[in-house]
Amino acid sequence: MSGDLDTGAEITWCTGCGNFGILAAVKKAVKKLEENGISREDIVISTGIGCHGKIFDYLDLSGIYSLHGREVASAEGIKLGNPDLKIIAFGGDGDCYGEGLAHLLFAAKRNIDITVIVHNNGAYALTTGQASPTSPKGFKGPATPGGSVEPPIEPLGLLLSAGASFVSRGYAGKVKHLSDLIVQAVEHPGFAHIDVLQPSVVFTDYYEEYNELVDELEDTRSTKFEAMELAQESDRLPIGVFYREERPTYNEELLGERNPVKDRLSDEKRLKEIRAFLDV
Ligand SMILES: Cc1ncc(C[n+]2csc(CCOP(=O)(O)OP(=O)(O)O)c2C)c(N)n1
Ligand code: SF4
Repeated sequence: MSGDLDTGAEITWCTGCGNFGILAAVKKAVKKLEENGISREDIVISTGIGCHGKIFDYLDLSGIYSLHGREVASAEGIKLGNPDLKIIAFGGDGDCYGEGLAHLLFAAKRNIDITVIVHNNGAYALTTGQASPTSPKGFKGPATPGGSVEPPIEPLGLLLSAGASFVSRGYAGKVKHLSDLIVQAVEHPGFAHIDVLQPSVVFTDYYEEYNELVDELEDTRSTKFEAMELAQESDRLPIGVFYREERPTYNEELLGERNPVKDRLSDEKRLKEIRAFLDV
C-alpha cells in the first residue's frame, strides 16, 4: 500500500468538485487513525455507484466497489465476517437515501459498528443531474424540467429516529473539520453516520451558500429530540456531531466475543463435527 494512500489512478471528477475535499479528509483521517493505533490493513472501504463511488479508485485501501445503494449492506457483511475490521461505506444521496435507504435505516437500527459517509450533493450526479431525495423543491433536472414538486427529506432526523448512535454533518469545504469527524466516527463503537454537504460544481454549486451558512457546533446535543431540532434549522447549517450514545453493537448482541474469521474451524474439524452430529 502506498504511504500517501494514492493509487495513481487518473482522477476524473470535475475541477472544483466537493468530492476532492472528502478524499483529502479521508486521507488525513486514515493517517490520524494510524497514529491512534489502528492499522491501515484493518481499514476497509465499500462504495456505491455514482461520482462518489469513484473514491474507491483513488484510495489505496482494501474494500469492495459495491452496487448502487448496496455499500451499507456490503459493509455490514464484512463487519459480521470479521469484527476486528473498521469499515467505512461511501454513498451518494441518491444511492444511500434513495435506492439503499432501507439498508441504511436497518444498519442504524441494529447499531452495527460501521461508518457511513454520504456525499450529499442533492442530485444523481453521475447520471446527469436528476432530482434526488435531498434535492430542494423546485430543483430543475432532466427528470424534472419544470422543477421538482417534492420537498427534500432531512436525513439526520431520519437516522436519529432509526436509532443511529452517532449522527453528524460535515462540509466538503472544511477538510480539517471533516477529517476530525471521520476519526471520531470510525472510533465510535457503533453505527456512525456523516452526512457531508458536497457541492457538485455542475449540478448543485452551493459553495457560496454553504460558506455563508455553515456553522461549526460547539457541543453535541444531549437528547435525540434536541439533535432533531438542530437538524431542522435552516437559517444556518450546523456541522459537527449532533448526537452520540453508546449501546451494544450488533456484533456484540449476535456473536458476543466470537470472530467468525479467527474462530473458523478447519474443514477437517467441521466435517468431523457434522459427521458426529449426523451420527454417520
Ligand atoms: C440498481 C441501479 N439503479 C440505477 C443505476 C444507475 N445509476 C448509476 S449511478 C446513479 C446515480 C448516482 O447518484 P448518487 O447516488 O446521488 O451519486 P453521485 O453520482 O451524485 O455521487 C444511478 C441512478 C445503477 N447503477 N444501479
Ligand atoms: S458531476 Fe458533480 S459530483 Fe460528479 S464529478 Fe462533476 S462536480 Fe463532482
